[in-house]
Amino acid sequence: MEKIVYACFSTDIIHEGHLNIIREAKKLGRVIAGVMSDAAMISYYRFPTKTFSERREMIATIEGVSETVVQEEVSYSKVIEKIRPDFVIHGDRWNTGPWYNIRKELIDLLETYGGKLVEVPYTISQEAIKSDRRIIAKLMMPEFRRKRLRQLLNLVMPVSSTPFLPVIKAMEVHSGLTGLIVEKTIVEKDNRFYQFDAMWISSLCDSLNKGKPDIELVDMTSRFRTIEDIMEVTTKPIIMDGDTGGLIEHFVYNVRTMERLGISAVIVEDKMGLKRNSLLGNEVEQTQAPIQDFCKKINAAKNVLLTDDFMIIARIESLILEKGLNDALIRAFAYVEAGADAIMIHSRKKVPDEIFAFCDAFRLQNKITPLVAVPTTFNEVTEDELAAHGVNIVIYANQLTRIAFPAMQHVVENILMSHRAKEIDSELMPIKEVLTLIDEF
Ligand code: SPV
Ligand code: MG
Repeated sequence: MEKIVYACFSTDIIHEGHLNIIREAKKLGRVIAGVMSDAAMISYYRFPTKTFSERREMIATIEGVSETVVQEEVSYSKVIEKIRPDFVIHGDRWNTGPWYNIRKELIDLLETYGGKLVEVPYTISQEAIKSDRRIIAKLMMPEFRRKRLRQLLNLVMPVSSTPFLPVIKAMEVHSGLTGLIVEKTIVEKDNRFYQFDAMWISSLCDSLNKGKPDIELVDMTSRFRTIEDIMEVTTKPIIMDGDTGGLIEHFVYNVRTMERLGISAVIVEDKMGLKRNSLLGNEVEQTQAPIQDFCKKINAAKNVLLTDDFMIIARIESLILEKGLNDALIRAFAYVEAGADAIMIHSRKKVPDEIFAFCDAFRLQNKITPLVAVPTTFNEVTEDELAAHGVNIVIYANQLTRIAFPAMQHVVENILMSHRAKEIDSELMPIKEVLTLIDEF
């Protein structure tokens, strides 16, 4: 009986290395090619530039491929259990780092029924490396990046199937370097890979990193400058904290700029007057905008958009200002009616009860408008718990800045105390690593 050979692909372009794998596979038997699902590909690698059907079609037409199947997860287990191939074929560069466990799990599973893993030398030409770099560069372009948040939302809340991803996870960044850390950090746990899906440009952290208070003092030109630095070196979609949006006449101009730059969404909060950080709550004077005024702001912003990609997210401050759940819900429905593409509900309680109550009540009437939560104070809550209450985007709003401040202060104090830099050195990144941290083009 003809042997079955399985190989999985998660690529947007076919290069010599892939063709080599298929050629080698063909020598062993009938080739079934797995096509990694979008969700799995996003979890360990990057956002595909082609749709899943385009990728599948591309693989299916390679000479030597008899059949294609979807590989839903990075782990091979489910697909192998199903097709029980005699051989699985893979490039030989995956037995270190995060892939180690995935490979081991596969070998163990194959062993249970006499299957074999065949590893062929990994080959990639200079030409293919160049094409890959071009794809990554493309992902930075506004027309690709801008729509990415909506594309992710389609995976989190698909119209007619179960979600492919539980939530979109966004992390605070405030510079090229923090952007790069969030862009490149991938971890493996229990044979699954995790990385952030999006980046949040916090007004609090952007201001703090410029040594300024979070009172809409840092002007938009400067905020955009921060974002440009991040955009230069990353591909992930950007959600911008737009504070109150200021005057409607100014907000519409700024929204146009955000859209043109390739930002995916702005979150605008329903406060007016001198903006103070929400987590200060009623310790300071903060005024919520009348519903009608804020609806006008949302509506004006929606009217100037030139694409269907960019999202206006309305942020409700009722719970922050202790106006109650009912006020928050009335506002949420009014803002959706005025055109808001998503709702952010904020809270400064230590437990997520009021967030859950809001989301549950909102979801009884509205199943399609995305909900955004920022679990800074109620940080015991998990992404899955938030998702179970209908939250679709979780923003970690300030953690990179909050770790940087004490770390930097610690170094300053240590050198002052020691009158030299030796004592702190073992805690620092080695100079050699600093020098090679950033790839040259
Ligand atoms: C920010 O990060 O700037 C925010 C979230 O707006 S919060 O600080 O919680 O108000
Ligand atoms: Mg803010």
